Amino acid sequence: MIYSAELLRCLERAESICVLTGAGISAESGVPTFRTNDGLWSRFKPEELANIDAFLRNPVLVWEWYAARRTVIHEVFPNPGHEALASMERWIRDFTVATQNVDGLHARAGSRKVLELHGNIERSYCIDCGSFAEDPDPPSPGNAPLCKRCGGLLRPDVVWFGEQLPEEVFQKAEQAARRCSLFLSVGTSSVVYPAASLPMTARESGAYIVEINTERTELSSRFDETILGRAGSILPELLQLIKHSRKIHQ
Ligand code: BJW
Ligand code: ZN
Repeated sequence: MIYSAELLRCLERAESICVLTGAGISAESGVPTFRTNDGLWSRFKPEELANIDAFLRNPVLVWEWYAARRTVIHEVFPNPGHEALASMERWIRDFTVATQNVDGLHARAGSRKVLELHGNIERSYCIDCGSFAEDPDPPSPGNAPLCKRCGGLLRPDVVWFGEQLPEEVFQKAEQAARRCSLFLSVGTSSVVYPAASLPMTARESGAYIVEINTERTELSSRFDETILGRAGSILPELLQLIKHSRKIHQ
């Protein structure tokens, strides 16, 4: 891929990079995205299932969705896109990954500074007493898992529509967006807020903002540039460019 002179300059100079990732980065590991028609979840609209009312109406259905997704995540591995970001962290002084994904694949790839904006699918907590169940019993067919302490319903520790993102985590993401000189938005449809506002926050503070996606998105026209391609191909190339420029300047 041939990259713009502006992006090459940014990669060469950047001391602070912030990356926002979405389901597209995990697609190449085999984790289905949310909003593509051929996706495994195409039967389920996230807006319909990922909210507390849907859960209270039918906890078993919602748990089946999460249990199936946990199974997928346990069977897959980080891909070259995740791995490239984990390596970039070693080359860039201030490097932050803010992810909308709940799959834990960035950490498994070796990224240490990961802000999980929408929680993590591996954890659960009780909707009555709030206690966490790190390793809950898997929901048996037809049953939702219950809290060992009080018998209340356990729910996945993820952020559903209408719920606040973990405040401190989002604050850190906004700070990283304001600090960075280069912001990469990778594999997200940019329709879910407030995560989708982070690139614009970065731009207001003077960052060069770049989208990496296999398709154009609702926000493409607001990015400085959109690179059309797969995260697992583009990110390793950007890593090579970063490494090359740092070696030259050492
Ligand atoms: C590839 C690729 C490859 C494929 N390489 N690319 C206006 C402003 C602010 C807020 C709102 C607003 N209007 C409405 C809201 C509220 C709402 C919202 O944003 N709604 C919109 C749908 C309109 N937001 C909220 O409710 C949030 N909370 C909030 O705002 O709190 C404040 C508040 C509270 C109370 C009252 C009022 C305000 C919470 C949002 C929580 C989202 N939760 C989910 C589920 C998480 C748990 C789980 O995983 O089950 O998060 S929904 C789902 O969407 C999930 C994802 O993280 C999120 C984003 O999806 P993502 O990652 O972008 O995936 P896709 O599938 O959409 O896109 C994949 C992309 O990858 C595609 O573009 C492909 O082309 C691309 N791709 N292969 C590169 N190889
Ligand atoms: Zn409880």
